[in-house]
Amino acid sequence: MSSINYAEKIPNNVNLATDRTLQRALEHWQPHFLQWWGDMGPTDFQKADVYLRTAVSVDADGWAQYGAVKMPDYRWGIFLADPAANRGVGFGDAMGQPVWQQVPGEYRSTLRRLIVTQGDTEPASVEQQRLLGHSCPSLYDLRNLFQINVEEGRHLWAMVYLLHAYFGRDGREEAEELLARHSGDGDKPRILTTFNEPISDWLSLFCFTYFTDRDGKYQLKSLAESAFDPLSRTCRFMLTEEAHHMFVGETGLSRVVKRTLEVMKELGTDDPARIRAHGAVDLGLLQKYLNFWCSSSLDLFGSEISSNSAANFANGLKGRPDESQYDDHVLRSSTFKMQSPSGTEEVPMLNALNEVMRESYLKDCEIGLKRWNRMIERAGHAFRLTLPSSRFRRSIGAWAGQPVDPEGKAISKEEYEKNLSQWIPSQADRTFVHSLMQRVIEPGRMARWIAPPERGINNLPIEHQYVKLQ
Ligand code: BYC
Repeated sequence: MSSINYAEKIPNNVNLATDRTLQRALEHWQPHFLQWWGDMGPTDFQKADVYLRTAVSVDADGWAQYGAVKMPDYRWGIFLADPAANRGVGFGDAMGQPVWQQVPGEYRSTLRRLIVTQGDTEPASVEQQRLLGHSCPSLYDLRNLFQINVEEGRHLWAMVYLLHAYFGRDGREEAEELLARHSGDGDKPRILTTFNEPISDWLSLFCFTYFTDRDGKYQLKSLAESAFDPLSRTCRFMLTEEAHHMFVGETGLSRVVKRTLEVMKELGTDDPARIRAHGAVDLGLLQKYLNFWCSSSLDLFGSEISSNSAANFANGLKGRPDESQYDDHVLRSSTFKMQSPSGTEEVPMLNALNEVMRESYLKDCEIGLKRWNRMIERAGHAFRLTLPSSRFRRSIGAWAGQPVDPEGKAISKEEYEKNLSQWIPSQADRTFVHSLMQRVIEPGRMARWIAPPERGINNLPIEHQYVKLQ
C-alpha cells in the first residue's frame, strides 16, 4: 500500500519529490487552480468550516479522514490506486501484453483527448453548482454539496497530473485550458453538452448527481480498464470518491419522493396544484426533471455507431466497465443489432460500444426508480416514475434532433414541440422549483420540500452542525 505524503505542498502518493521538474510544473499550476477555485468555486462560503472527508490513503478500508476544513485549505492532491502486479492489457488487439507505463507515440493525441475530456467535466460541475449553497435545504445537504465540489476539484488534479507527467508541453497547455473554459461560457464553453447546462436548483443537483455522476462512474470504469496504467490507477481511486456523489443523488431524490408522499397523505390528494401550494414537488414535476437530466446524460456516451469507440477499444485505450465479466475481449467477430431512425441495423460490435455502455448505464439507472416506485406503491398511489427512452430528446448520435416522445415513439415535429413542456420542465415549472429553494441553515432542520436523511455523515447525528458559517 502506498502512503500519501501530506508534508509536501501538493499531497501525493506518486513520489513527486523525486521528479523536480514535474513538481515545479505542478506547483506552478497550483496557484492557478486556487485562483480558479476562488473565482469559479462555491460563492461566499470560502470562510465556512465544513465537515469534509479528505483522502489520506488509497487503501480500500479507511481511506479518508473527516474534520472541519475551510474549503480553500482542502488538501487537493494526487492519489493513484496501488499498481496491480503483472497487469496485462485486458482487451483489444494487444490483449495480454504488458500494460504501458508511458504513452505510446501513436496514441498520444487520442489519449490526451480522452484525459482532457474527462478532466473538463470536473471543474465544469463545480462551476455549474457554484450558487447552490445560497439555497441549501439543510446544513447536511450544504456539506454534501461542498464535499462533492472539493472532490471534483481533486478529480481535476488527477487528470492534470497525467497531462503534466506524460504529455509534456502540450499537456501543460491543456491543463491551463482546463481552467480557462467555463460552463455555459459563450466563447469558451465546456466540452460536453451536459456540463454547460445550468444547475440552479437542488432538484437539478440531485438529478445531476443521480444521472450525470453515474455516467462518470461508467466512463471512469471504462478508463480504469485502460492499458495506460497511470490512467487506470487514477480512475480506480476516483471511483472510490465518486460513489458518494451518486449516493447524494439517489438519497436526495428518495427524500423528495418521501416528502411528497407525506404531503399527499396529509392533504388526501394527488392534485399537483395542491401539492405545489403546500410547498412540495408533485411526482409529475419530478418526472419532468428525470426526463431532462436522463436524456441529457445519455448524450454523454457519444454516438451509437462510433469509429472512435472502436479504435479506442481495439487499441487498448478504453475498455468496457468491468471488462473481465465478458468472455470476448477482442470483439473482432461479433456484431450488435440496434435500432436507428431508418430501422434495425447490424453493426460490428466494436463500433457499437457506446451503445452497449449506454444500455448497461440505463439498467443501473433503473435501480433508484424501482426503489422510488416501491415507496409510491406502498403509499397506495398508481403513479409510476419511468426513465425516458434513449431516443428521446437526443442531441448526439443517430437519434439527434428526431422528434420522439419519452416512450420512444416517433411523432411529428409539431406534436413534439407542442408537448415538450409536458415532458421536461417548463419555465413555469422551473420558477416554481426555484420558489421552493429557500435556504435552511438551522442544524437538523430541513426545507419543506425534502424529508430528512436516514442518517448523518460518518455516524454523526443529523442535527450536527456540518457547516459553520462565518
Ligand atoms: N457533447 O464517436 P462519438 C464525469 C463528440 S462524466 C459534446 O460520437 P466518442 C462527471 C466527441 O467528443 C464522464 N460533444 O463519441 C460527472 C467527438 O468529438 P471529436 C466524463 C460530444 O468519441 C459529474 C465527436 O462528438 N468522461 O466524469 O466515442 C460530475 C464524435 O464522437 C458529445 C468522459 O466522457 C457530447 N455529449 O465518445 C463531474 C470520458 N458526445 O473528438 C464529472 C472521456 C460526443 O471528434 N470521453 N461528442 O472532436 C470519452 O470517452 C468520449 O470522448 C465520449 C464520446 C464518451 C465523450
